Amino acid sequence: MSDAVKQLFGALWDNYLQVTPSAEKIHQLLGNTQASDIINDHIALRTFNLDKVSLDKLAQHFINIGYEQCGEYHFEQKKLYARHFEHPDATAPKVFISELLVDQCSPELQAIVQKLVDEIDADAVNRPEFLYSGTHWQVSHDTYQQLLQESEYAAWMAAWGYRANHFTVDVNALSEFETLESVNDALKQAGYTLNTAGGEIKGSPDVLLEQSSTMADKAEVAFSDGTHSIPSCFYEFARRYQQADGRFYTGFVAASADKIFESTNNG
Ligand code: OOG
Ligand code: NI
Repeated sequence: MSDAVKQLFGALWDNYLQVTPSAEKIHQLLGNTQASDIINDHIALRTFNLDKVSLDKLAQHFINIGYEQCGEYHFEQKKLYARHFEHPDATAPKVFISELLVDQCSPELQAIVQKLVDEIDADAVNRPEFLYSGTHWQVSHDTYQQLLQESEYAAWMAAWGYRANHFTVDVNALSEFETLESVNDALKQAGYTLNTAGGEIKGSPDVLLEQSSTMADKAEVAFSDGTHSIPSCFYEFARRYQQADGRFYTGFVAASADKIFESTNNG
């Protein structure tokens, strides 16, 4: 991996750990004593489809360090659009970026989101640090709850802003585990709650990708009207299968991703 790629993912990882304490413990659980055993399959970022902060704006930072645009995905019910990006150096994690289609949401949600995004300095978006800069605004817990009624994704963004919402262990690269079932069993035995939306394992060898994830950790957010503990970020686990040409599938599966989004739900 180039220094630029390493540096960016290092900063994203440090920022993610601040609100996802279980991630380091899960590393130890799966990687034994060698942290280097853990290879990340991908990370994911969220945003709004407003020009100032669109998927394209976030993606530009990855394009700048050699990433290329690959698949696109539609989530009609959640009003989301996503794309994934790959680096020619296959050891660099893939990147999954989604955006909320704000124009399809209620006028109330649109007004709230527009106000949050108005607070962002347009120049800040052009700096790679923006990708792990958190929130740029004040939001009340009432507003958070109002957003939650309509879009869990919008509420999560209002509370957490710009950061990796998950890292993903590349299960193929683990030395002590072969199947996703065995990873899930180890996680459950250690007391972690898995996301069961659509089943503990999303996908199958038929679609060349199996995924599971923890339910997000909880962390405190200083809302303008007080501090509350709410779902923060989660850890995902992915096992990939070979295509007919012998290469491992590198894309995502929309039906599975749709359920992975729910890892930041309350409960
Ligand atoms: C992204 C959910 C989708 C995957 O691997 O399919 C995803 C998110 O929660 O922002 O990560
Ligand atoms: Ni993911």
